[in-house]
Amino acid sequence: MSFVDEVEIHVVAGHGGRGALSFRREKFIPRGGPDGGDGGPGGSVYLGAQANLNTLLNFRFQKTFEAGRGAHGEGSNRRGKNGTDVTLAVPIGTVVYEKQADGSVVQITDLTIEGQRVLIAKGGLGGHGNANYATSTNRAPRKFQPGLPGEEKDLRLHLKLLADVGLVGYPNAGKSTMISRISAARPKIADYPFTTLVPNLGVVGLSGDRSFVVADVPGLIEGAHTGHGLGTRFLSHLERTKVLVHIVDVSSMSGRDPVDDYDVITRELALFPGRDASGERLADKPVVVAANKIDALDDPGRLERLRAHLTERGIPVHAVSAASGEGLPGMLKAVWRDVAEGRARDAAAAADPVHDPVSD
Ligand SMILES: Nc1nc2c(ncn2[C@@H]2O[C@H](COP(=O)(O)OP(=O)(O)OP(=O)(O)O)[C@@H](O)[C@H]2O)c(=O)[nH]1
Ligand SMILES: [Mg+2]
Repeated sequence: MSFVDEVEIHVVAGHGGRGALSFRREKFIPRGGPDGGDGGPGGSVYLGAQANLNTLLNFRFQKTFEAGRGAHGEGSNRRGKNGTDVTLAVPIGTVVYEKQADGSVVQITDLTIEGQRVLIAKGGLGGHGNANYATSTNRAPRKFQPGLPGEEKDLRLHLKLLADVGLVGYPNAGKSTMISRISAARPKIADYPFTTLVPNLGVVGLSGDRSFVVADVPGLIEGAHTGHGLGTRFLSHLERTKVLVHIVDVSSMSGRDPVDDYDVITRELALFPGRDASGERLADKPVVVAANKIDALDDPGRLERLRAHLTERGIPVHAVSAASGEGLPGMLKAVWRDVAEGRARDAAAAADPVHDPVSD
């Protein structure tokens, strides 16, 4: 699977058409009045969110997108045709930044809803034809306007997947095995670190209509926030999740201590600066810890030490095997509770749009 999560594009709205300079010429009407029509406005560029897309791959080859020119005005007061609009389809979760003249980038919009369409670059106005300028003192104006250029922008599109649940943990902890167990996603699984290089999404269906989206992201290591391993590049995909599942390998396969693993990854999450729309940081999200690989638990003391460490901190821990499925139903129930709570909170925030949690 190809996955592109950041692209830069250039969009150009259409130039407006020129107004016409024209005078009526008809039989029996000598010296006809001015009848130059207005130019048509140029087409605009829009972005539209589409649920069936999950990458920005379409933007990898074509980088410049132009809307149509407005047609020139014509005689007989004929207005030029409007330029054709262009709507670029992007996946839900696309954040749009505009590059400023000084090189800085400013977020201009965020497409989060299926079917949402946002005007990005407005077409230029068409010019007035000379018919507009007739007055009682000037019945034969020769004045007309050119069309105006359309807006032109350099954009950076950044896809932040919209998942309810993020799986985090060291490389090789079993994140991809977990998502393939609990959803229909089939990512690559292998016995070496950094098998997963791009995020994978899966839908988990529980009984009834309870379902949620899980993201499996590349593994983290100590120093990820300073760029070690794959860095925190992929953590931005988790900014909008409602709960994190922290997977810790409690078998001896890792050669590390599970308590240390938990602390290291927790510290990396705490150092990640990104926030979601409500100002929440990754470290503020509810965490469910999955002590994984209990089918291969050669030293039960490893699980017990992790359990004691977390119980002290009031964090729930589920002993599971992503390989055999043991313990997963209980873990998913706990995850669902947090997802449902997060959704209820989002719905309440949406119903109360005046409240701005970032500024208060
Ligand atoms: N015995 C046992 N092995 C497991 C379990 N879960 C995962 N593994 C093995 O652990 C190795 C790594 O699993 P992955 O699912 O690829 O791990 P990951 O966390 O996605 O790793 P990265 O993508 O590199 O970050 C594979 O050999 C899996 O078969 C488990 O519950 N029990
Ligand atoms: Mg993986």
